[in-house]
Amino acid sequence: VTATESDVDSLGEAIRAGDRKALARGITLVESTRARDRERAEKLLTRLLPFAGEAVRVGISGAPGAGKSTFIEALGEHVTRLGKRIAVLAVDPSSRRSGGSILGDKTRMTALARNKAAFIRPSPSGTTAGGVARRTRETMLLAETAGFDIVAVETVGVGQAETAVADMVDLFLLLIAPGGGDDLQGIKRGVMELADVVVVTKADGDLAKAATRAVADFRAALSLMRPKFTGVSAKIFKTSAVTGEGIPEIWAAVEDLWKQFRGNGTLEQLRRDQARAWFWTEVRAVLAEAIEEDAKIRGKAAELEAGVLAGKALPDVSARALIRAFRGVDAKVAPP
Ligand SMILES: Nc1nc2c(ncn2[C@@H]2O[C@H](COP(=O)(O)OP(=O)(O)OP(=O)(O)O)[C@@H](O)[C@H]2O)c(=O)[nH]1
Ligand SMILES: [Mg+2]
Repeated sequence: VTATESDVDSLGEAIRAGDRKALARGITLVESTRARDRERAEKLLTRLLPFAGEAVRVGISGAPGAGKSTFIEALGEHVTRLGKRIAVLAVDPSSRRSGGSILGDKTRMTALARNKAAFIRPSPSGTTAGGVARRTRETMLLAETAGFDIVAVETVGVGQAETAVADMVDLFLLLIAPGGGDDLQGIKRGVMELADVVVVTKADGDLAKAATRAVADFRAALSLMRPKFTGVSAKIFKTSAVTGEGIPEIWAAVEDLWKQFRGNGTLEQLRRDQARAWFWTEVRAVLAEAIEEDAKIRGKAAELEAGVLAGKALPDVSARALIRAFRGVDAKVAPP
């Protein structure tokens, strides 16, 4: 593949025209770790950046098996019936799981996968917080410029994954399966606080009663929490993929909240804050990479690290020494 300007140009044009194959190729390019691909990816993203921003960005998180994929499939079917286009990015942090859950997601979203108004893409796990790929934001950006009205990111709630996803979406949906320990006690307060909408899943059959109880419990807990945005406390719903209950109401609530946020400047402020955080995250990541890539500095880093491990030097002091060396302030490692 050649790294020509026109190559990236035509890919960008095709993505903007809504060409799904081009979008898939763009995402592959963005996810590539090869330096040459990265250069092209950055050109592509820079070109497309001005055309992003119109989509409703939603994060959908919850414990393994909470019903995220099933819910997204039902939501996707609903919104596409309303004439909207939805892109689903499934971040998979646990390739450990037998059979691979990406395959599972793909088969679980069978109807949506065949839906022309939907686009499903598994996102490989990254090395960053909770497995949320560093490039997920960029993938979202590509999907937006391809004309998707809704970009949904599914992620398994493990550790910091929720925070990472909440930092890249407009609205964060927390899914909870009733019973089975995935109850109020099992959910960390910090995660609850991220939620704009709490969805109790599997409200059918044997679990119907437990779901109703979970809604009451969570409603009580949420009423005691400080609203994420002034005056707006999290909404709570129950849903069932079997009966279809709740899906239209949940979508209506998401859309209402989004319109409200866009109307009163909350969305603009949120996205500005996210862009700032993204920038500084990248500053740290790029700096760490630059240190990694520089053989001389890597040696210095290993030396300093050894001192820290031996209990002879403070991490803070050693970190400063490393940065001084990196900047060429330290004569011993300064470039000739
Ligand atoms: N009865 C019932 N079962 C459900 C419902 N939603 C999901 N399930 C079942 O719960 C299991 C897990 O559903 P998924 O949608 O794959 O859950 P997930 O959160 O995406 O799972 P991971 O991505 O593996 O973390 C599957 O066996 C589903 O059939 C529901 O509304 N009612
Ligand atoms: Mg899933």
